[in-house]
Amino acid sequence: MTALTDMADLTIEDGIAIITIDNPPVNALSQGVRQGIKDGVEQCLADDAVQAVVLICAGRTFIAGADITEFGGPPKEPGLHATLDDMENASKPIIAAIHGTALGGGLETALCCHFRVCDAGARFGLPEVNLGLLPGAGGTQRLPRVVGAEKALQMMTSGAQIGADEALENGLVEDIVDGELRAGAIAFARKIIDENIPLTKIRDREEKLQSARDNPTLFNDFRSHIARKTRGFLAPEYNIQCIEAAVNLPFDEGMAVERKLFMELMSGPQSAAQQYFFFAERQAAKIPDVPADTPEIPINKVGVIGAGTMGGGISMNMANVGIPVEIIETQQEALDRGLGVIRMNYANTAAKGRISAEDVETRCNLINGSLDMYNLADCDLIIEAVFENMELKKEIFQKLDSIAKPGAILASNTSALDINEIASVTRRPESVIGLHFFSPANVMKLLEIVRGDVTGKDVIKSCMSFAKRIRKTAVLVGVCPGFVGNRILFPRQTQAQALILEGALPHEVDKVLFDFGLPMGAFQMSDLAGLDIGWNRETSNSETIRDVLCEAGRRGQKTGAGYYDYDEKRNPSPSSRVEQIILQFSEKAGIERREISEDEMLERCIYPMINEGAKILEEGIAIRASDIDVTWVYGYGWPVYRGGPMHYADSIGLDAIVATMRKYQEQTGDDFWEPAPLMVRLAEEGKGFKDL
Ligand code: T1G
Repeated sequence: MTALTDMADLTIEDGIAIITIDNPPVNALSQGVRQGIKDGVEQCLADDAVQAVVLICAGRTFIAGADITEFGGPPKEPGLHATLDDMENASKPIIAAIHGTALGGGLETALCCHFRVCDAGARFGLPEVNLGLLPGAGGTQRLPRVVGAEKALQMMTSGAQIGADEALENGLVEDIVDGELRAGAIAFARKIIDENIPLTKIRDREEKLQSARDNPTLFNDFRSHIARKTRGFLAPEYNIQCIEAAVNLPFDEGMAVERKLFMELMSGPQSAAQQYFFFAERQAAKIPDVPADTPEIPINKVGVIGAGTMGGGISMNMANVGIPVEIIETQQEALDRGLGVIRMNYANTAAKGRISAEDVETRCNLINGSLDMYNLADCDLIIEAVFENMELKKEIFQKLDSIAKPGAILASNTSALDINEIASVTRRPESVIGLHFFSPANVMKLLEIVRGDVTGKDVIKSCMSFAKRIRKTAVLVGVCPGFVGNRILFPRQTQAQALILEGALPHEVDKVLFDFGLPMGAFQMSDLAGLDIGWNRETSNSETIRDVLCEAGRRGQKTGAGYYDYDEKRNPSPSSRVEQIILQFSEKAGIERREISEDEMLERCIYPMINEGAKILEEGIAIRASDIDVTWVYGYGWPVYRGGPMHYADSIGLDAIVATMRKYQEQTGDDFWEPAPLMVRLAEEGKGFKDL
């Protein structure tokens, strides 16, 4: 064995050379890997004893892409293109032996080998679009030549992975090796030599492009098909343009298009934000004061109290990954309704072909309903998901304390109430934690985990890993009203209300937020949640616009009217009735309505969110600024191509935000606009939240 670099070595066995990459954790194409491949291929080509080359990786996966940590830094030789050209033009067969995930530059490297074999668990993808990029090492030109333009469109605009069987079916691999991959790849190489199989280059293949050439509407049809899902993103369109180039231009011209568009994206703000978010998401899983060797509480059975919308959705997460659930209700009718909704949701998913009818049965059978809380006695984790009322929650936790087994985790799905106060009614406050799911709980990726003052580190660690197990992205936060997500939402809603009093209308404010990239605006969100949350008919006295709307029976989407009117398909349209109410309110408040610019609307909605984020960091409610961004991207649909509120703030410059807030403070005389001391300090130091 010869060490090529500190990340690659070369072994020659009976004429077969094996280049082994070893760059944990995911064999990214760092400089040492690129150099190793380049030197290895050169040595193999020069060595007459070598008849074929196998490229394989040590550790848990084949190359998972370019090294994202090198992006933005000075380019280090050798470049990937040069290395890949050497491989494709090699006069001796090169076989890629793939296990784990061949992603991005990793798949592009494999596509420059003459043959690809893998094990049964291998997965393949070009997920660059998730980083606001496109495959920049020939993948946009070679993948369509192997799997066809149609499949390449799906893979490159979604970033989704395909498995070994599909890869074999599509011609992405020549064989799925039984048994040990290395031995299988060597045997495959020997077969190539013995049978004198000619070497072909993917760049020279054209047959798989014909169907696209025969289908002039393919690309535009595909564009409209993904338009809604990719609204605001640049990268999906750029990926499509590269595949169009692959279909319509000679290979080298297509490569030039790829290069140009890749550099445009790489130097743009969207990719910077999405690269930032890639690491932010992984950082969120790291809890500085919870050591990695903290013991975890095994969670093999979960209890859920409340079979309403949240309780049902929460239970589905467990059943989706095979964990039995005991769901508790107080009335049989409510229990039947809750279980019925769960079955209906699964049936809808099966109708869309995402799960099988058998899966529906398996998952429904994992969810057992009852009216007896004592059925929770053997649960490892119990999640309370009842109506947002402190007294009711305390009553439940007091009872749970006497029922739950020692060591069980007692969690509340509250979206705003004080976890410490809930814990205080138990004799085991260290076992109490907040698990705040977002609606619909079986869909939304975010899980806001709320640690109380005495929540045990084992409980925290167990819940963080449990989140990953149920395919959620967890963010750990401290206790305060609204925790992180909702606390940041409150000031935005406050300003949205102020804007419609001063001159804007709900649909105008919502358009600004929608165009900014949020899934919906402030008023549509209120209508979706229901305007009567926390509203009391008895005490309501038309003090706010919301009061008047609720008093008029306009409680939001569920009543077909709120700030908007809704048709039978729940499509919103501006309401002249609401406009009247708003004008009356302005007049009553003595406010002279004025024209408000879209920029002002955006600043007044977003900057208070950022400011609240700064306060949250000052108070230590969030561990890091990027956790706030993960919360808002996965919990509230903040566009990931803007990174999140805190990253967005850094992209604007904190000094500009502080100055603008001061301007509004002066204009309104309202200390609502007082910038948080942390933000003022960072602005003065010319720093951003990323520097914390
Ligand atoms: N570069 C650098 N570090 C990476 C990395 C990469 N490509 N992929 C993962 N890591 C780190 C990650 O930060 C974490 O570090 C650790 O590895 C484990 O990752 C020219 C331009 C492979 C499916 O987009 O999707 O190629 O937090 O926690 O859940 O066309 O990582 O432990 O310090 O995610 O098992 C294209 C990105 C790059 C794939 C494994 N490739 N990675 O998931 O572990 S662009 C990607 C993943 C490109 C070319 C272009 C996943 C994974 P730490 P993890 P996991």
